[in-house]
Amino acid sequence: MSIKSASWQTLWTNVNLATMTEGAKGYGAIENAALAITDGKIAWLGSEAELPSFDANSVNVIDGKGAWLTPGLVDCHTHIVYGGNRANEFEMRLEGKSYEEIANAGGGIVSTVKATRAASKEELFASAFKRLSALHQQGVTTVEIKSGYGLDTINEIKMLEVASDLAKSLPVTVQRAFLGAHALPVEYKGRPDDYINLVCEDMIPQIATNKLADAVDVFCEGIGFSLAQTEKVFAAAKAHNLPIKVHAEQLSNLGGTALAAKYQAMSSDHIEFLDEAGVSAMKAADMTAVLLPGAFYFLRETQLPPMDLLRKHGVSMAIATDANPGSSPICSLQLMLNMACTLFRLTPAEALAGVTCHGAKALGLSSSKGQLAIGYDADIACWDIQQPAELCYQFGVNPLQNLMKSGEMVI
Ligand code: DI6
Ligand code: FE
Repeated sequence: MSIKSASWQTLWTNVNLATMTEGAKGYGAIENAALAITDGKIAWLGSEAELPSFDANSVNVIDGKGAWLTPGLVDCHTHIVYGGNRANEFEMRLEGKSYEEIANAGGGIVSTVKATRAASKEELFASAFKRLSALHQQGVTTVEIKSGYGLDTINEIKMLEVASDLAKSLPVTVQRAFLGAHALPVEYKGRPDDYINLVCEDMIPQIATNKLADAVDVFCEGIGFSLAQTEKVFAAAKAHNLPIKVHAEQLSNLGGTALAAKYQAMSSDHIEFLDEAGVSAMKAADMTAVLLPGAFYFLRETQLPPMDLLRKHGVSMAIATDANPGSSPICSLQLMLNMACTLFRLTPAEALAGVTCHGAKALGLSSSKGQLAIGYDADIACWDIQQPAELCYQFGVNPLQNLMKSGEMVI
């Protein structure tokens, strides 16, 4: 025992653990626990009563004073790099216009494209840095950032480069998703297939060669791209060994999720209109369902995602902010925990799994992130709470006490 503990660098004592290990019951809780770290990874965890002997002179011991530790939170779906904002459209919606009407009248995603193309990399970085900092201050240690407001090769690459720069400036792991097939740029009006060819034949090859993205995403929807167009993008991504994911069944049921399952997608996101056939296709392909209560709330949707079917088929449910200027201008994963429970009726344990182990799974990171387990990255949030359900229950007082990234205390 003492040989093993000799290499520990940091040891949390006097803590409670919500391990969030996949398949564990509830929170996978271990009360009155300790957790040791070596080389940025979790080296030991368990009941403090079973702590092996260790050399107190060579280990940095942190007294957690009864706090709860969870895995650092994972926000597996955001669009935080963009120019401008759409507060004007928010006003229009309150005066009676729908999201789709605004999009069809040249507003919506396309108006953010204009502002994003006009912005310099420095400007995009500065505004996204504020959003990422807000997420980080609430316990996020891994985030996915999508492109999709450039819609031409230069500007899509500009967005992905800003996402890469963000990863260097804050202690947050950034996964980049290429979402060139997000909306039709105005210069391709009436020629969506030509734009899809540009995505497949110019953007994806360049992005893959220069390792600018970790996955490829498509908005498969009436106001986005058709099934046939979506399939072309999936095929191009696969040909370049890029994993895929999809925005599907958000406003209607086009079958994008089942198509994505055929291509072994990591996740299908939104899915308010998904039917049972789609849910069972997800299960068969071991896909994660990414539920986005912020967009549901902000667009005042009424169609709930099929939670009972997802539970019945045992599909993992992740929760994310979808932070973006149009449908979810919200940079708080803590608020999403609350909304996942109040709006989607998830239990607090399901919601917390959604921003830890299942969020990591949605990004293909389930063997290194989102769980407190031996060998996992020591990305750890320390919360001033009495019980894990508090993370979902109270909103507006940030209970984050400390945040560790790869074993280093960063907050
Ligand atoms: N679905 C969404 O909720 C966001 N993108 C997408 O495909 C909305 C993006 C926006 O309105 O700017
Ligand atoms: Fe989205």
